[in-house]
Amino acid sequence: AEMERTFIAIKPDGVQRGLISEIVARFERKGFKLVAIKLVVPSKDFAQKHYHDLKERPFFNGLCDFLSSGPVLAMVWEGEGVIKYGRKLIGATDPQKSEPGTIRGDLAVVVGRNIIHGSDGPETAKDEIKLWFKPEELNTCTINSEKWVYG
Ligand code: DAT
Ligand code: MG
Repeated sequence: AEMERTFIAIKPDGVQRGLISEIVARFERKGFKLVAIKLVVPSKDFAQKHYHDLKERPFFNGLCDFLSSGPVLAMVWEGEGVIKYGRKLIGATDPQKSEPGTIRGDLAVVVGRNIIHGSDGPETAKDEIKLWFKPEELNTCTINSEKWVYG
């Protein structure tokens, strides 16, 4: 299998609303492998680093205030096609446009409180994993169900 890794984070609204298990379950039952997970309160400076691509946007400041307003569940998930398919599980940025069955479609209503982040491509996945996790925080154990997921 062509394994790749993506960075997924449940934002403070998702954590406060008690949606951690609901969201983690969707990645877990699909067959993706959990490689790292931690609950952290990012500083505003850290939030600005995470969202640096959006610094010219009018909502940038509010977005960074929001991300640093409480605990975030930061994760790394691994699997074949996990970057693109993770975005599919998450749904469109604006929950009004997310399909039912997606995380944002099922669990969120407005773009400013869309509960989850997922890397949008291989480069950002690499950068975001490096920003949020130290190499020693990434699990290297073999998961035995992998041979049943991939054959
Ligand atoms: P995504 O999180 O789907 O990758 P993005 O990278 O374009 O979307 O934007 C990052 C976050 O910024 C997004 O999850 C919510 C917020 N955001 C995006 N567009 C917005 C807007 N028009 N108004 C308010 N917040 C917005
Ligand atoms: Mg994005």
